[in-house]
Amino acid sequence: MYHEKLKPFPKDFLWGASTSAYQVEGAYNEDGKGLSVQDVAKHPEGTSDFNVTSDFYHHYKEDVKLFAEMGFKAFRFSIAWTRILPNGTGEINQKGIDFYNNLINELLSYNIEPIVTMYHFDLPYELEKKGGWSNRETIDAFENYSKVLFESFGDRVKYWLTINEQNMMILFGAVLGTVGEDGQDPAKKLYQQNHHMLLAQAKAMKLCHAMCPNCKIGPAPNISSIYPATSKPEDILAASNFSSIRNWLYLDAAVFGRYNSVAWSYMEKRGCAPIIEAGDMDILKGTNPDFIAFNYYSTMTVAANNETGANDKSKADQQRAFKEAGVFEGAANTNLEKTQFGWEIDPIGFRNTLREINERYNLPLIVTENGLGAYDTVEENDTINDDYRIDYLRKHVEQAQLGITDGVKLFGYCPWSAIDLVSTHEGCKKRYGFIYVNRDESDLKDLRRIKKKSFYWYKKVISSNGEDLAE
Ligand code: BGP
Repeated sequence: MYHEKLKPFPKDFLWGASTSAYQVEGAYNEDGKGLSVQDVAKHPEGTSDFNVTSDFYHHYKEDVKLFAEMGFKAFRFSIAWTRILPNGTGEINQKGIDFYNNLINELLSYNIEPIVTMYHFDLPYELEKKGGWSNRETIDAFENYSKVLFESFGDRVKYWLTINEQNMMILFGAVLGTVGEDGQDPAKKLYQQNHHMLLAQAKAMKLCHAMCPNCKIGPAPNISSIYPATSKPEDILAASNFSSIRNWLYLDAAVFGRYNSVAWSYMEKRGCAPIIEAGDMDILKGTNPDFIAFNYYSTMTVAANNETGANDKSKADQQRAFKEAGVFEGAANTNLEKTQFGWEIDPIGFRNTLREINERYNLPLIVTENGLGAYDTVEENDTINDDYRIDYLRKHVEQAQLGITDGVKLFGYCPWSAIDLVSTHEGCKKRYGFIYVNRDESDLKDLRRIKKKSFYWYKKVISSNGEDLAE
């Protein structure tokens, strides 16, 4: 749809950016922090571990000052469960509470709204050892953890996100380091874990509303429009299959409190439908999320697949589809350009995705990740000319405004990432930030912060409330 006149971004639009604890904080074993599954994960050869990352734990004041200079209205970050409760349950680590209190207060002193993800891929290792999300006790552990968070920070943190990209943890757990090695394609186990996470999320949302009536809470999956590879009805059906399995399974449960029927029939066919205990469906109902947060990097394209053989996830990651025999198979979209890391770039797909979520759930939306992973080079006089990143972000901001004009209730945009950090599985050479961190995979150098060209660009975007997107 072509609009003669665009609606402006809302006056109090939450312009900001995102990070997650294990990818940016470092200090993985300091001040009483327990180990998470990310701290013990194996890293692909030649990529950094998560021990120091960008050392935000020690640089947060300097970094928040830079965020304020960019004009951030919001900063989305995650709390490391293991800083608060080193063993996942039990004793509270006061130093962990202190760190996040200091961070939140620092943000508020610059009028930056904290947006907190409660759990971003970093399950406490002590819980993992007891079965992790396969163990129903982890549901109670998460509820208890969320209670500690609401008690400690609910007076100042208004926006809460439950679980980051639960759908990616289920579909691509091996890539994200969130699934152990004790079984290849353990679908039965994964969808049982998924069920437990849905229950944990529902309990946390209800608790939030009961404990902090002024707070708002919502889920934070990764959502993408799914395209059929051709207009063949079989491909269109395959796209619908994958959309239910990848997207709507998670949001239907979070918003409507029920399982998506196509996703359920897929799980039955695969023999991996979860065991639902008495009372579980009542827990899922009536959570009333206040908004939907979602991460968007690109769309995905799929074709029909009528084989009965094995699935192939070998080339898959968050944005690269795979083959599910008899359900769908990933296809390349030749209309789209790709990033240096092989992810397709689809700004129009962003508008489509916004519209799809809006039409299906009719809730306020906030984008909590969107961005370009690239190799950046420091040039003369400490300059980083990341025009490619500006180009990616500009096109997505344009589409966000078109989405708003289409009627989407978008109230914030927090691209990935505020500052360089370590990618989930491709090391720190894959950079996303507006601020460069001077280190490489093995050499921590001086961890100096350098403003990239995109830093100045985003500052202008924010100060003009999205009107000035020029370089
Ligand atoms: C999302 C995760 C982030 C982040 C991002 C970029 O799936 O929520 O934690 O890592 O993707 O992905 P990558 O680091 O693989 O480039």
